[in-house]
This record gives sequence, structure tokens and C-alpha cells, in this order.
Amino acid sequence: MGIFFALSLVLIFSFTINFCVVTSSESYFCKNIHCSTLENRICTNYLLWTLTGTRKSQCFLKCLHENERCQSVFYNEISMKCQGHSSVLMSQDNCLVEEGTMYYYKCTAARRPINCQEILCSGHTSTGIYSIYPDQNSSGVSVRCDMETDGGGWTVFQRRVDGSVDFYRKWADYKSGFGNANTEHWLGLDDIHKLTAQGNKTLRVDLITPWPSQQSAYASYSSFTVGNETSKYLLRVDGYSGNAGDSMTYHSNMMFSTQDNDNDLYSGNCAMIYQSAWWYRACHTSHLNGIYGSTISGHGIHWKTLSGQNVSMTYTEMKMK
Ligand SMILES: [Ca+2]
Repeated sequence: MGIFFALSLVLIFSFTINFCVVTSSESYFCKNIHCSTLENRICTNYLLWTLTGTRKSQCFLKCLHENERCQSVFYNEISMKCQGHSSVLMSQDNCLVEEGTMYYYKCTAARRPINCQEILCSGHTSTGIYSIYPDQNSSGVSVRCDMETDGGGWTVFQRRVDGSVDFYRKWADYKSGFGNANTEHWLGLDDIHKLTAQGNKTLRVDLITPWPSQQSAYASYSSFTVGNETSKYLLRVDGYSGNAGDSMTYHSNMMFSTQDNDNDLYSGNCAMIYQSAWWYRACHTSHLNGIYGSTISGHGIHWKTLSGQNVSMTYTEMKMK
């Protein structure tokens, strides 16, 4: 009898939960807690549907009824507009300003950070190796996140520290990536493209040159995109600042070239001549995938405006956020 009574209570409780959702749907949603707040915005990332003239409780209810498909909503109290999204959004990419909009995500939703900025926003403040998901269809990829330099949140996609990894490689390797995020690493052009396709990105290059002394320097570009493979990973950089000088703008609007895929503007093959891979023009003013430690003119890891083309950098990191 006691068991029956308890079972009845459980059934009544379940019944109540299911049918009280109309009035308590708000309790299933959490407010945006991330540092890149989405309030007062309407986003188009992962948009499932838009409802107009709806109450907030109805907005939440529609998302709840779609179970896993719907993960978050925007709701505007003024226009009574409701948008359902298939992902938990954490950035301001592809968003328009719309006063009065609040962002809510299901408190149980799985987080899939798309870059190191989002990992920083979720509370991880230590530089190290993390998994990111550069687009909705990506499986996780291990990257180094620089959480200290200039506010942190940098996704590192190129790293040279000790010459332990051979960077004279073919197209397929540069496309998919190689090395080890802990030491020397090339993330891969497909993922670099996906990261820059997320929205406005800043490129930062950190360098240590052995001459003069072990001097550190950096170059920053306020605009940075890498196209897809069809474009041969076309580079666009603009908006230089820093203290290393601008050795990258020369390469803007260039396609990527490897020893087996010559897309440079020189009659010969820059990648074969200098034994590396880069967005060669004819041929280079920066050369961060060059031969570690090489002092042969043009062959080493160069940043021409910092220390010419006979001195090889002992440390490089290329990163974006
Ligand atoms: Ca050529």
C-alpha cells in the first residue's frame, strides 16, 4: 500500500511537471552569463525559427517542446519577437543590435566552444590545450589557448619553439594540420578558415628574435581572413599595429603555396626555393613556417621588418580572436 501510494505521488508529480510547464517554462532557461553578452542583439547563427507577437512563456515553451533541436532563444519584450536557435551562442558574430532583446539558453544545454575566446568566457583563464569546435559540424580539435596576452582568449594556430617539427610539408598536411599543440604546431588551413569565418577576427603574431638579443616583439592586424580551399586559402590582412613592423600586408590577397601547389606570383616555385609553405607573393617579407634556425638568406623563420631575412626567429605564435 505504501509503495502504491509513493508510486502515485511520483506519477502525480511527473504529471504536474509536464502540465505545469506553460507557467514555469522560464525556470528551464538560464540567462546569458558569458563575457560577450548577447543582450540587445538578434543573431542569425544556428537560427531555427522566428515567432512574432508571442508571449515569453510561449516562446520558451516552443523551444522546450523541440527537445534537443532547440537550445536557446532570443526574446524581445518590446516587439514580442522570439527566435529559436539550435546551439548555445556565445559570441556576437552575425548579430544585429535590437534594443530590448534578452538571450536565454537551456540550463541543461551542452556547451561546444567554437574558439578560445568562448573558453575564456566560460571561466577558463589558464593558458593551455583545450578542445574547440570551429563550426557546428566539427568534431573537437585540440588547440593551444593563450589566455594571458592582451586580454587572453587567443586561438593559437601556428607555433615554433624548438625546431622539433618539420614544417617543409605538402598541401595535404598544411590543409589538415600537423605537429603538437604543446610544442610546434600548425592547426590546419581548413580549421583556420572556419575560425576566421566565425566573424571579425584580429590576427596577432608574437615573435622572439635572437638578434638583437632575445627580444620579443609583436604585430597585430585588426582584420584577418583566410578563404576556403577553393580560394586556395586566400589571405586578407589589414590594420597593422605593434612593434615588430608590418611584414604581413605584403602577403595580403595572396593564395597559400606549398612545394606541390604553386600559387605564388613568381615565375619559379617559392615554396621549393625557400623550403617552406606560406602565402607567398614573389616571394616573401614574412616566413614563419621557414626552417628553424636557418641563417641561409630567405630560408629561416623571418619577419623582415624586425630583423631582416638572415636571422631566424627562435619563437613564433600566430593566433586570432
Ligand atoms: Ca610560381
